[in-house]
Amino acid sequence: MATPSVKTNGKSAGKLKRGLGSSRKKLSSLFADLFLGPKKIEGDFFKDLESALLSVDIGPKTVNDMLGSLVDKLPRTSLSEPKILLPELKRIMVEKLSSFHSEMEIGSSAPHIVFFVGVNGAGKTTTIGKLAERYSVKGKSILLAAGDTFRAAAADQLSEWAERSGAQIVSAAGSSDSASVIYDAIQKAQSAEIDLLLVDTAGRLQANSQLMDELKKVKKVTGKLAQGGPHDIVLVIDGSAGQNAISQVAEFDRALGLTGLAVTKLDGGARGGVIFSIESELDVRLPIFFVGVGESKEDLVDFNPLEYVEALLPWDDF
Ligand SMILES: Nc1nc2c(ncn2[C@@H]2O[C@H](COP(=O)(O)OP(=O)(O)OP(=O)(O)O)[C@@H](O)[C@H]2O)c(=O)[nH]1
Ligand SMILES: [Mg+2]
Repeated sequence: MATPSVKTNGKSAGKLKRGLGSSRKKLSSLFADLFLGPKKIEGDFFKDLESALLSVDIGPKTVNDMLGSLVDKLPRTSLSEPKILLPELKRIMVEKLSSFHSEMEIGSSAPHIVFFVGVNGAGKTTTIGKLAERYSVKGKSILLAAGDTFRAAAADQLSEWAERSGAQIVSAAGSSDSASVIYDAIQKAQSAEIDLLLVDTAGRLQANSQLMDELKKVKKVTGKLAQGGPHDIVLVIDGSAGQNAISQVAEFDRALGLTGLAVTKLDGGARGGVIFSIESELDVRLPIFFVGVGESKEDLVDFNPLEYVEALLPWDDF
C-alpha cells in the first residue's frame, strides 16, 4: 500500500505498536468488518466507519473532517470495494498529525534547560526519568532538578530515576523552596558543563492562579541566570484526560508560553485516537515532542505522525 513520505524508526515503531495494542486491536476488528470483502460504499458504510474511528477516541470534529476529506476523494467507479479507500484514509490521518511534528532539539545552548509542567499525576516525573535514561544512553550529561518540593515523596521518586540512568540530581536542602532548588540546579549545570537540565515541577491545576504565577516567576529568573532559558517548557498531559486537556494546554500556554507537549498513558485503554482531538481542538499550534506508552524507562517515543498512524492500525492486513 502506498504510504506518505515521513521517515519512521523501526525501534520506536515497535514500542508504539505494543503500547497502542488495545486501540490497534479494537480498530483492527472493526476495520475487518468494514473493509474486508465487497460492500457498497454508501451511507451505512460511512456511519460504521465513523463509529469505528470514534471508538478509539478520535474526537467527533476530527472524524467529521476526516470523513469529509475522504468523501471528496471518492472515485466515481468501483464503489463496492471499500479497500480502495484505505490508502486515502491513511494519508488523511497522517496529514492531520503532520503539522504537529517537530522534535525537541537540544545542543546549541548548554545547559539546555527544560521545564516540565502540568496537572497532578499527568506523568511529569516519569517522563523526565525516561528522558534522563534516553539522553544518558546517547552520551549526554544530565542533571535533574527536583523542583517539586510540595510532595514529600517527589524527590525520592526522581532520585530513583536519576540512579537508574546515572544522571545527577539537585534536591531541596532542608526547607528550601522550589525556586531555590531550580536556581541551584541551574548554577550547578553551568559550572559542571551539563548538557541537559530537566526540571521537575509540582503538579498544579491550570486554574490555580497563585501556583501558575509561581512558575512564571521561576521562568523569569531562569532567563536572567541562563540566557534564553528555559529553552523548552513542556506541558505533560495525560492522554486519558479528555476535554480537560484542551483547557490545560490553553491555560499553561497563556501563563508560560509552552514550546511543546508530552502526551502520556496512551497505553491505557483503547484511546489512542485522542491525540487527533488534542491537536485539532487546540487554538495554539504546539508540537507533540513525546508520547508515553507505559511506565517503564523504554516506554517513551518521539512523536512521529506516520509511525503513530501505523501503530493504530495494521493497514497492510487489509
Ligand atoms: N500506563 C502509563 N502510566 C504512566 C505513563 N506515564 C506515567 N505513568 C504513571 O502515572 C503515574 C503518575 O506519574 P508521575 O510521573 O508521578 O506524574 P506527575 O505528573 O509527576 O505527578 P505529580 O508529581 O503528583 O504531579 C505513575 O504511576 C506513573 O507510573 C504512561 O505513559 N503510561
Ligand atoms: Mg511528579
